[in-house]
Amino acid sequence: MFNFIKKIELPFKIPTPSKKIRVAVTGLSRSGKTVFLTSLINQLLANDKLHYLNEKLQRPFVAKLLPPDSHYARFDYFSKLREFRKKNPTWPKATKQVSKTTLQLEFKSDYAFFDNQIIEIELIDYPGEWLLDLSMLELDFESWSKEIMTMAKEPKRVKYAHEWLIMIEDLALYEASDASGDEALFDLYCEYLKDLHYNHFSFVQPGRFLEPGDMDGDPLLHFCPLPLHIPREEVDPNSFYARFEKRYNGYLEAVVKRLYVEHFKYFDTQIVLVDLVKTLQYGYNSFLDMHLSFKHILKSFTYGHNSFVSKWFGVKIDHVIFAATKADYIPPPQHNSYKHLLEEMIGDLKNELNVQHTDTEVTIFAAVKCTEYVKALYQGEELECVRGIVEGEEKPSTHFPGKLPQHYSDETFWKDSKFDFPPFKPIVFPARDVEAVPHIRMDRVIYSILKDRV
Ligand SMILES: Nc1nc2c(ncn2[C@@H]2O[C@H](COP(=O)(O)OP(=O)(O)OP(=O)(O)O)[C@@H](O)[C@H]2O)c(=O)[nH]1
Ligand SMILES: [Mg+2]
Repeated sequence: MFNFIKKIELPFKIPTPSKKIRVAVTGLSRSGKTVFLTSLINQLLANDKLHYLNEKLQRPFVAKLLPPDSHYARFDYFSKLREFRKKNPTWPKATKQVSKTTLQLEFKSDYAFFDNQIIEIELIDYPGEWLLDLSMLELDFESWSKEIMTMAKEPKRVKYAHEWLIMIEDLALYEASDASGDEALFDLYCEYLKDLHYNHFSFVQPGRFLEPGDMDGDPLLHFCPLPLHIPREEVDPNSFYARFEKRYNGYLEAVVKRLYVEHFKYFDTQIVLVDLVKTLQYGYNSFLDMHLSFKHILKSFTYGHNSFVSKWFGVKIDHVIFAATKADYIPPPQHNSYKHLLEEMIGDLKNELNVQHTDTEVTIFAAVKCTEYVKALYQGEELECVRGIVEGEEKPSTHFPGKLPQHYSDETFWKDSKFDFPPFKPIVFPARDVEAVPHIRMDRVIYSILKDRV
């Protein structure tokens, strides 16, 4: 009987039902989230440069942007597009707020008696710094302070932390005091975080201190890590320590949890953008720091049945896509090495964190292809280069970015190599909606997001 049922084949394919896909595009600040979202919308609306996607799906679709949902600020695709379409186009400004938009894809049904399939893709944009705060949820004030202060005393960071550390030493942290000094101590801590950021460190906590958004000037933010040298019970309830601890806990409740409950709780696809170009450019310390940041993100945010995101919010993500952005800085013959670097890094992090079971995918792409691949002769040697217009210049110039290593863990490589990644201007986006901006492998990234859903 059951054998018989197995053998029946329907004469038509039952279409997959309509559904909503919630995509969390995450990544540290300046990793390329806003540009990625803008290009993704542009590519799907025009659908003239998504060869791989169309070949794989084998189903024609029409995309449109849905009107904003009143609850959220709208991801303003059209104003970004206007800037990109100018004769002298500009990159979007750093994101200061959370915004959202929904793109609808309508797949035509192969059969008159089935409705078309509607897929809604919900996209969220937010300041990258906020992402780092999630791992704070795991720690109480004392442990968080210990972790951050140990880090601040490391030789590569201490020069930036010096003034803040001195001020802490001079204060009576555990005795009753009025709150008039709180803001000054918070300000010095913020200066330290800003210095780290300007010097290409990516791990800063709380990230929101750099991009406070609607919390700018809010006294809830007036805290920083503090050492605890006496038993906790002996700390006066009106001391610096007690006040900062209280605000830390308030911050976790009112800010960090709120962000995830409101914006990330319901997503089912996670794409993590990685700016490997920046890391290669700024060397070993920048690389180590990015490694540390991703460890925090992976540990807390992404997956694992015991990850605290699943514990706190009931979120379970099974598929995570890691994507290195800005591949247009790298000549195509080196794209495999570029991808391999990220694969190696993510593989090692997975081993370190013992989360091998999670399904991760690694890819590279450029949302906006600002360069052309050219070969140039230099001192009799043929070099693989990229050619584009550098910010502040009018005409294109040719650049040899350097040779990528075979393995990222090769320390001599980090010490000896010099990379040249001048900031390229964006190219002008096509004026009409039927044509999208040139990209590298965006069609593959979009396919990775859609593949099991349509
Ligand atoms: N050449 C090139 N540069 C890119 C591309 N995508 C992003 N960039 C560069 O990276 C910068 C940051 O991109 P954004 O998309 O604003 O980064 P973000 O992750 O949204 O940054 P925050 O809003 O600060 O979190 C841009 O200003 C560009 O200089 C790309 O596809 N190609
Ligand atoms: Mg942004």
